[in-house]
Amino acid sequence: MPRPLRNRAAACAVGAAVLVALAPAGPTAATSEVFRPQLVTVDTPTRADKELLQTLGLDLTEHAGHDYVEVVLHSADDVAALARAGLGFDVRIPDLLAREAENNEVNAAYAAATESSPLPSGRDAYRTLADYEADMAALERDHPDLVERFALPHRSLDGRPVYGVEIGRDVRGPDTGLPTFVMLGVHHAREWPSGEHAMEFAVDLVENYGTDRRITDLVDRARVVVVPVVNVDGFHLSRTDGGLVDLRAVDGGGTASILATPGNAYKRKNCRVVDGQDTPDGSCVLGATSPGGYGVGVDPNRNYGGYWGGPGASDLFADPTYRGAAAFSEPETQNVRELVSGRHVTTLITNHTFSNLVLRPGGVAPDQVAPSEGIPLGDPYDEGALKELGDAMAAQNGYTSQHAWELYDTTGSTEDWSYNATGGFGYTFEIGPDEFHPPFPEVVDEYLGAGPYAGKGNREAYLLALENAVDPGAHSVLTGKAPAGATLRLKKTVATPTWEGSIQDTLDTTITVGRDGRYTWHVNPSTRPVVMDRQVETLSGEPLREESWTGTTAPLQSTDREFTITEDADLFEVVLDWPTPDDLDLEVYRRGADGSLTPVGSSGNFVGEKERVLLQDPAPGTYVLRVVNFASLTPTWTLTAALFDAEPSVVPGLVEAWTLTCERDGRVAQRVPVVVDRGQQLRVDLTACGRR
Ligand code: 0X9
Ligand code: ZN
Repeated sequence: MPRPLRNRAAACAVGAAVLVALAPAGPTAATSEVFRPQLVTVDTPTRADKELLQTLGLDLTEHAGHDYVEVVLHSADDVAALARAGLGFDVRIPDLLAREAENNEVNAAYAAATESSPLPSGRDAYRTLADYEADMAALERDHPDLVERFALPHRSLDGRPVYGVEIGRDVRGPDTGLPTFVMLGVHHAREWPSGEHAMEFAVDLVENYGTDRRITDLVDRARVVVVPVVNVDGFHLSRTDGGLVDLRAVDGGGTASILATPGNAYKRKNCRVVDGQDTPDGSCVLGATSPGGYGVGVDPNRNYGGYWGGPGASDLFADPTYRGAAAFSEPETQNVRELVSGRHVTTLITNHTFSNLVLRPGGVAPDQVAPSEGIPLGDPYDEGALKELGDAMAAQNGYTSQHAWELYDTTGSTEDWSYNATGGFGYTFEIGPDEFHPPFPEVVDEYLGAGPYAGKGNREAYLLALENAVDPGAHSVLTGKAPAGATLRLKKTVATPTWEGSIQDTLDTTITVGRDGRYTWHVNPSTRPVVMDRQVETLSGEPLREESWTGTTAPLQSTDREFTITEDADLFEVVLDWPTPDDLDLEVYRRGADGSLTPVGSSGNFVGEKERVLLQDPAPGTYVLRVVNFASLTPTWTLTAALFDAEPSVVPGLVEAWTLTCERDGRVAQRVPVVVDRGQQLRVDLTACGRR
């Protein structure tokens, strides 16, 4: 979640003001008329009160403090239950349905006023799951030579098919060795724009094929695979619930309203209802809900194999970032895994919302050590090229281009696996400034670009990614002679590191040799980035200098400490620790000559996780270390600032080979090991394959 708790102070403050203004003088009595769901704040000054409240079977939200819990009341019986228990409450929002109407007004007004939006499809409102399916079916129907709709191998937990479209010239013909570009949307249920942009890009390519030269050329040189909704069950619940009760307007879409929204409008995860077990189709909608992303489900973006089980992913089923019972335990990630393992996906974009970011590997800071490897992760092997493309894309949409770990640690995310296991470049886009599913006009602006980015936006960023996907300098190429009609197979079985162990990946891809007896195959390099030479920095055991403070900070307040650096150091580490399972955040600023503060690092982990900021090659000067308390308690914290020297060293890598086989009539006629680097073109003639 993009710094889910980062803007919480502001969000809470604004939210509280609005909520209080909305509340009538006292508790409303239940009436015999139809009951309108309402949001109330139940007083729970003692732990016993909280425990009592939990026994009443009410719809408790995640929005709670040390002396209150926000609860959604759905019936007069709910009101009576509170009264019987002797728990006092204030009504915050007397009519959630009226609030929802207000929230959806912007969307309705836009749709009413817009005959056709400037989007490639002309749509003026968010798609439903049925809309996505209909749009993919229509693309195929209207452009059968260019578009093939396909179902991914695994149905969802609730039994739904998951569809994608493949776009390319003569798309139904045999695979002739073009590189694949993959675009994914909606891993996280509530992140509706992520599916819209993926789908719009598909429509864009198809509608402009044959008229726009750049697009025609790109589509001719690639296979483009778009899966707009990876998590179909979760999306369907969020999209249908989101129309019912959605509090996002309460504090401008801030965290407080998201956490307080009941039901599944802000569901994040998939539809795993019982961990590790299959439940009958349809269980998810009947099962418990997932307000604010908590509750049932596995986070599909923590379930991939790359460093699965490491930092930035939870092992608790109810947490928003629950990693799942095992790497690739979920159908959503199995689908993407099989898609990416069966083709040469040279570039992949997985869309999310929000925070206006273009994120590149790695998911975890380079100084961290995965126990499975025993050495620091280091920067990704292709950091230079990954950054160059990330920066170029961010220049189109005005987003910030950075490593994923600079947002926060993650393991088991899509490109943590796809890049590590295949070498294909992978990026996460966090679309939009501040909401998971903002009013629709924002979706239009983010796609096409607005203001200084008008005419660019994500559309242009995606086109740059597609250009990278087809650029032979950015992947590897095999060429040669081989018997017409033969099947060529490029395969390898490798161990991909999880955090503590490894999983086995089999990459298995085929093409058919054309009538001219020649082939050109765009492939990923034979050696995976994860086993390449690694430049690592080894920290000196003892800090050059260290300073510690203890203190307390009242709720919603912050405390500053100063640390001045005069010496040369390779690393500056600031750690914040405290004993209670509450939430403190850490922000680090550098003070300018004029006294102004420039943010240089922050750490906004989930509730209960301790905070750490790491700066490489810190510039001399005075740093302000700010402890921000989002908790309802006043814990005593310890803040430590330390400077370290680091020794750079290179851990030598491995060389891996593809096994290239030439198969005729289902039998392997020739087998060749192939070592090929990024940017390299290798000629491999398979003439022996033709001999009887
Ligand atoms: O936490 C996530 O999964 C993503 N943010 S979101 O709010 N959309 O949930 C960010 C993932 C970033 N990490 C990697 N891509 N490795
Ligand atoms: Zn997401």
